[in-house]
Amino acid sequence: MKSDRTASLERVAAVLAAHRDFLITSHVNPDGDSLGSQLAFQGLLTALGKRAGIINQNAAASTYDFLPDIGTIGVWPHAARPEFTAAVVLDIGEWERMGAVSGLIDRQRHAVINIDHHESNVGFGQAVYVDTNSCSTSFMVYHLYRHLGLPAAAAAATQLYTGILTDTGGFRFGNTSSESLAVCADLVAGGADPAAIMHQVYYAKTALAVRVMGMVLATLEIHAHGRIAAVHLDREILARLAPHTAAEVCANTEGIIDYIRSIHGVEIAIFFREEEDGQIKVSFRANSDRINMNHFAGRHGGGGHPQAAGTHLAPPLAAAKQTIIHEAARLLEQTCKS
Ligand SMILES: [Mn+2]
Repeated sequence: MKSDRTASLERVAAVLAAHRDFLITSHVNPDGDSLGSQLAFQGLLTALGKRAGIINQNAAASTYDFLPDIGTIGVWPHAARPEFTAAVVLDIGEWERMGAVSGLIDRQRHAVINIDHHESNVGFGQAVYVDTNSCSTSFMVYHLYRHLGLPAAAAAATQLYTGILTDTGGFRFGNTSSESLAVCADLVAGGADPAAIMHQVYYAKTALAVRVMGMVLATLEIHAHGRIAAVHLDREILARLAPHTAAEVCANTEGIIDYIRSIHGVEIAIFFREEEDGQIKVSFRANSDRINMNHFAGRHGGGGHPQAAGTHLAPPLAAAKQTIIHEAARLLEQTCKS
C-alpha cells in the first residue's frame, strides 16, 4: 500500500504536470521555512520547464538576504499582477494567513496546491499534502524533489536546509527527528553549508533587533509561580524607537519569545505585540508536550503548532494580557491535575 506521503506527492505531481504557469505564495511575515520552501519550489518548477513567480504580502527580513534568488520574491501589491493557472500555497494552514495575496487567487478558476505541516491546517485545494509530523514545509518540498527524481541543486539545498534549520529552532525543538537530520545530511552533501547558514541566520542580527530585544525583555513578567513568562511590545516602545517604523520594529522581533522560553522552570512563554492597526498579536511557546498551544490559540481564533502558536486579540493591550495570562495559568493548573 502506498504511504500517505507518496499518495499526496502523486496528487501534487499530477497538478504540476497539468499546468505551465504557477503562482507560489506563503503566509504573511514570511519566516525561514516559508521563504526556503517557496524558493526551492520555484527552482523545482523551473527545472521542470514551468514558469513560476513568488508573491508574498510582506518583504522578507534582511536576515534572509543570503538565500539564493531571494530577490525574485515580489511583494503584493507592488509586484506586477502574475499570470498563472495554478497556485502553490506553502506553509499555510488557513487561507486567510496569505493576507492580501489571497485576492489574486480565484478558487473556481485556479488549481490550488497546499503543502503544509501546521496542526491547525483545515485542508484546501485540489492537491493537499499536509503532514503535521513533518518538521517543516521545506522538509516536505525536499520529498517532492525526491519523488520527481530531481536532485536538489546547491541553491535548493541551501534554501531547504535553511527552512528546516529555522523551523526546528536550530535543531532544538521536539520536531528535530532522525529523519529531519537525515534530510539535512543529504542537503549538506548537495551543497548547503551548515556553518555559513547558521551564521547568516543566528549571528546576523541588526542592531535594531538587539535594541528591540532589550526593550521588550525589560517588560518581563513572571506568573503562575514561575511557569509563565510574558513580555510585550507596545506603542510606548515603538515611540522610543522612532524614526524606525512599526513595521521595521516588528520585523526585528524574531527570537525574543525563544529567549524568555529559555528561563528555567518556564512552561509557557507569551509575547504580546501591539500592531499598527491596533490589534494585539499574541505568540505562544510551550516547553512541554503536555500543553497544546495550537488548541489554546484556537480558542481565540488563532492556531499553529502544539508548541508554537499565535493569535490576534482586540485592544487594549492590558486587557488582552490579563485575559491570556489568566487562561494560561488555568491551563497549567488543569494540566497539573490531569
Ligand atoms: Mn513552517
